[in-house]
Amino acid sequence: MTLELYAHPFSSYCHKVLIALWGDGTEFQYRLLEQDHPDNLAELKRRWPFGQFPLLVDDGETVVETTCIIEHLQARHQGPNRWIPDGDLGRRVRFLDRFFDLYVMNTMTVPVFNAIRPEDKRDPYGVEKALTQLRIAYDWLEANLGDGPWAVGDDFTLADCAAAPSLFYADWIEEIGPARPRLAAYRARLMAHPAVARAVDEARPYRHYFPLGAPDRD
Ligand SMILES: N[C@@H](CCC(=O)N[C@@H](CS)C(=O)NCC(=O)O)C(=O)O
Repeated sequence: MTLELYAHPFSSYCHKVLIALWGDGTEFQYRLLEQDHPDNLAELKRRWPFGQFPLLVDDGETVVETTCIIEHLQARHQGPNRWIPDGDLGRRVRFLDRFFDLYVMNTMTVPVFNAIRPEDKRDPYGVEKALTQLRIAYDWLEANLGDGPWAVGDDFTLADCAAAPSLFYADWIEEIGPARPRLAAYRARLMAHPAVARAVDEARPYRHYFPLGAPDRD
């Protein structure tokens, strides 16, 4: 049985899945999506014409969408972590996973992709709207994160896999700042988690890809 992950070390959604794989100690083959590996890029497009990544191949079966990939890993390659617990806790985990993907991760990509567009295709209104939404998301998290070390209580779950790359990059775009101490402390705890720290470290050589200029921290 082989697991292959088509991914790039600088990609936030790839971090989300890599954190789960490394967190469980699950073995897999890394299929690097870079121009000097055109075969990997072509295989990604062949398996998923949208070309979005990461993409997992499990014994020939294609699995896409990060939440579904982590759910698949829990079902087929269970490790020490329970990414989605049962019952009420599981429902909260799923909700926060959606929150981080839809309101933080996707939102923070708006200014990033805007910066790499041709000058005449840029959208300052869309960027301002995204930054406003990011601030609303931060304030919501500051008010609604629990007291536990992780997003949902004492265990590191799918919600934290989504939170780590979301908050890592979002803070580069719109700083969380000292006015949101609970959220800032949660981000710091995430960054200290070994699998998250590994994702951040493996992305370091690619920081020059960040079109807004990576800050000199983290
Ligand atoms: N909803 C998808 C989002 C994946 C996604 O947007 N990945 C980014 C990389 S971080 C991507 O593929 N960007 C290239 C593109 O959209 O063409 C998931 O959870 O897997």
